[in-house]
This record gives sequence, C-alpha cells and structure tokens, in this order.
Amino acid sequence: MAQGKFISLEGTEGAGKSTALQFIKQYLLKANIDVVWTREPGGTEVAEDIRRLVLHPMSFEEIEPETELLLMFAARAQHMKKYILPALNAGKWIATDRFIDASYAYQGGGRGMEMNYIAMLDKWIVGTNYPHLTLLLDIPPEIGFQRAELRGAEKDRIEEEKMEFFVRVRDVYLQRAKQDPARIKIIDANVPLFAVESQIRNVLDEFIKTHHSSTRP
Ligand code: Z5A
Repeated sequence: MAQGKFISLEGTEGAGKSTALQFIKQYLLKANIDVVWTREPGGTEVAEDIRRLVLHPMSFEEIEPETELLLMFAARAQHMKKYILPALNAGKWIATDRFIDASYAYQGGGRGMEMNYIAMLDKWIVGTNYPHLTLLLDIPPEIGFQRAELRGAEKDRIEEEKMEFFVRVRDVYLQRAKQDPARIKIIDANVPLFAVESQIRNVLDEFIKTHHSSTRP
C-alpha cells in the first residue's frame, strides 16, 4: 500500500491556526481527500495526558525548560508510534496542528534550549518521518496577541509568556522556513481571512497536484 501524506500546521500565538484548520478540512474534503486530524502535544490518550500536564499543570511547582522539552518529545514519541506512523503506513493522509517545528521554535527559540539537544531528540523520535508539507501561519506577535485577546479564551501556561518570547519563537520558525523552503510554506496571516485562505488554497492545490493520484469513487 502507498505511504500516506503528512501535513503539519504551525504558527505563533493568535496566528489563526484553528481558523485555518477548518478551512483546510473543508478544502481537502472537496478535493475528495480523506484526512485524519490530530494535534501536538496530544493525539493519543497518553499524549493528551502529557498535554494537560505541560499546558495546564495542577501543581504550582515551576516546570523547568528541560522538563518541558522532554515532555513535548515524550508526547510525540507516543503520538508517532500509536497514531501517526500507523496512519501513514495504512496509506492515509494525516494533518497535525503543530509538530516538530514547534519544539525548535518554542523550546529552542522561546526557552533558549540548546538546538543540538532538540536535534538529537528529533533524530531519535521523528527521524525521517517529517511532514511532506508544513503551513506556517506567520504574523507579528503583537498582532497575534491582539487577536488572541479579542478571542478571550483562557490562556495556557506557555501563552502566559511575554512578547519577547514569541518574537524569538517567530524568528526560529522563519529561519526554519528559509532553510527548508520546499517543505515549509509561509502563509502571511496578517491579512483578512479571505486572503489567508487564498494563499492556503494555492499551496494545497500545488501539493495535491504533486501528491494526490487517486480520488474517492
Ligand atoms: N508547543 C510547544 O511549546 N512545543 C511543541 O513541540 C509543541 C507545542 C508541539 C499548544 O498549542 C501549545 O503547545 C502552544 C505551543 C506549544 N503554546 N502556545 N502559545 P495550540 O496550538 O493548542 O495553541 P495555540 O498556539 O495557542 O493556538 P490557538 O489557541 O488555537 O490559536 P490560533 O489557532 O493561532 O488562533 P485562532 O483561534 O484561529 O485565531 C485567533 C483569533 O483571531 C480568533 O478570534 C479568530 O477568529 C481570529 N482570526 C483568525 N484569522 C484571522 C484573520 N485573518 N483576520 C482577523 N482575525 C482572525
């Protein structure tokens, strides 16, 4: 059976990932492509438990950056083995709300963790199983902050960080996009929704043209 296709969605706070996800779901469905959806941290029962621990901890004890990094990869190890790889091996298309680039951006850029350590964990846990396509919703952090404020949802532990943290996160995302332009497609998210959707549509059309050979009956 043909190997499935793997898409990830990334962006900083308030970039509009959740909004874009709905659009992508509908667009792929219209193109007769069945996609399974997941997210990180999370995607399996154990990984969702780790998500709660890392984003909404019950304890007042501070979570060390090293612990946060390892928890992100612990969740990812579970997610890879129990969900992502079985789906890809079954020939499915899979799309995830955040993946490996988030670890480089948030733990490497935001927290200032050593990139070599992240690369070692990446090699071990993800290896060659990288997304075929990554959509990076890019927005200046101050605009993203304003949007997130307007949305008014409760903040998680990482969203409580200061603006400088998200500036560093964005810088790493953009650096990675520059290093891997074939995979990571930058979507300017600082424009009205219809213009964001139009950029996403162009990228998906190109991807589908290259990667989707069969359609549902
Ligand atoms: N994390 C990590 O640190 N390391 C890792 O390895 C991984 C993750 C995998 C969970 O992410 C956290 O985990 C995340 C990184 C960390 N922490 N932070 N920050 P998440 O994806 O679950 O949570 P999130 O990043 O906060 O995403 P979100 O809450 O879903 O926000 P969003 O999707 O980017 O935004 P939205 O809800 O779609 O849009 C925000 C508002 O703007 C909303 O009211 C929209 O209606 C509005 N909007 C959207 N698009 C537009 C446009 N174009 N114009 C105007 N208004 C718009």
